Amino acid sequence: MYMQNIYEGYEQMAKLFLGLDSSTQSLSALIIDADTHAVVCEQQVHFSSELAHYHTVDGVLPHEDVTLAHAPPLMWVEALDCILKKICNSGINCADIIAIAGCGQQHGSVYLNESFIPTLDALDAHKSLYQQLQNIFSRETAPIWMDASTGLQCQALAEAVGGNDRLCELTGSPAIERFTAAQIKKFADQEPLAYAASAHICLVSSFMASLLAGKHIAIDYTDATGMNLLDIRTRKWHQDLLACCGENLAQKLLPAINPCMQQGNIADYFVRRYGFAIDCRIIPWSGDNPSSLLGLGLIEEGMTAISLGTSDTCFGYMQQLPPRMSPDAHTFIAPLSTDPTESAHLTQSAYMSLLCFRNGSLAREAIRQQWGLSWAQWSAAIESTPPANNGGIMLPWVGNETVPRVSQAGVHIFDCADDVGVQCRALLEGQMMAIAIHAEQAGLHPTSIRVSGGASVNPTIVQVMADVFQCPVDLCAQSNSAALGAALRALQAHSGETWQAVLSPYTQVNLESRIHPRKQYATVYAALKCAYAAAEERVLSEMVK
Ligand code: ADP
Ligand code: XUL
Repeated sequence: MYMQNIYEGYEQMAKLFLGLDSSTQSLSALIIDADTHAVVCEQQVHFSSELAHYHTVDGVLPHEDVTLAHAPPLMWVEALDCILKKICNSGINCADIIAIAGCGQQHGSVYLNESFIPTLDALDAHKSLYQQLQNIFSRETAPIWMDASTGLQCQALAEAVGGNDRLCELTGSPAIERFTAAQIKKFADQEPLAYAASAHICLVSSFMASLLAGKHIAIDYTDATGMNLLDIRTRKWHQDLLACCGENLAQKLLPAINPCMQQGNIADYFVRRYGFAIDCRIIPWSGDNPSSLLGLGLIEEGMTAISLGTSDTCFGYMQQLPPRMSPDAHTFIAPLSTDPTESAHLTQSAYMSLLCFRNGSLAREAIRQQWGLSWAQWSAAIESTPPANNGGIMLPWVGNETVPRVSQAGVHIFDCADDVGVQCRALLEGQMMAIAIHAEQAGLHPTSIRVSGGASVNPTIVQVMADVFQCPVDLCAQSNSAALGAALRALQAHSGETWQAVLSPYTQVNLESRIHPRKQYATVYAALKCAYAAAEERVLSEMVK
């Protein structure tokens, strides 16, 4: 699908901005029209079904070692070919797209040899990208965020800076297996020749941005804070951590960049092949969670998102770094700067905190099945018991937990009758209290919550959330918040408007469906939260013994 001369003399009709989201299972595209504030196109390429020849299961290569989670980066390249074709086929005129931003699954890393840039320079618009980029990789597979194989490397990284508390203070997170520093170190230690042949190391985000720009685009601050490598205050790579990972790492990475710093025009290849305007701007890609922060409109202190998916995730905006970084949370730089000069950015800083609770729907499903209930029966059983459960408590660690870190799974029950309603309520309330307690320790003080994910369709769950947090909860209408956030970043970088002005037409909530906290339960839940925190502390300290 070679396009000739399409932009010459063409008068731009619509003002479109494209956001892409390269996630674990799919690549999504979302286009907004800045005049009408409408989402005019949404497309998706699902990896395991549409690109089945890469043999992934839901975007991940199966492996007998279950701690390993890698994906083929060429699959992401081919997904870009496919999604741009889908956008053209949907009737969108690519010449109307003014700017493109994107986001990627966090932490995953792509290793490129020195042919990367010459190959980009020589792209032939008659051929697809994936056909031409087969030989650019110095490592055929990319470790992604689900990888947990780097325990040894995590220890070494913590030791390199004087312990995990110090690493957390410096980078925003303690040493985490899926974070990129440990992944790079493992590669450099185990495959030194291939590491040496890696002229460039990208994240998923910066790799995809580089393809569109036709040159090596550096990692942005938001995704760089998911690596255990960036000093979160100075925004520079930390020398001791670089040295711990591998030789010459700084040259392979380039300095991290401000996410609002435009990276020039789209590569000529896309102009010729798809009819993009020659001056379509490329904006750095960010991490998917920082992008969702914008797509959900969370740009004020207290605005928090909770996603009730397979795991439960809670994240929110923070104006400043907390006085002490919580080891349970990940503190990322938020993509909220509007001034591309670095010194201005340091004074305009904004952050986000993210907590990931592994036992989310997994635990809710387990107790529902244990009692042989449908979701409707599970909810009815909970409704038959009083809020705060007469003081009954359950620590809901059906499987190993990440927040707090629990490596010996086990459900701990205090003062709960052996009754279906009491037990189901105890688990749900335990989960909500754990989120509330640990979010607060991480510096999040929710005043409103936007809830998403499969379990958010359940009104009983959402009401318990509103009552425990004592704040209103809104259901997210936008399921594609990461791609929307990216499109909004593209729009902001072009318009230069305030975030408030850019986001508000796209991120309004429907107040009619808002779930309000029931004030009469504030006191009992405050007391239960204290009791829960004490029980958690007691059980954790007994585990250490
Ligand atoms: P992910 O994107 O993490 O794979 P989803 O956001 O799609 O997960 O959520 C899937 C989960 O939603 C399922 O595991 C299921 O337990 C939960 N779920 C679906 N319907 C309900 C319901 N009515 N009540 C509570 N949980 C539900
Ligand atoms: C965050 C994390 C995941 C990925 C998923 O730390 O690992 O949310 O970003 O795409």
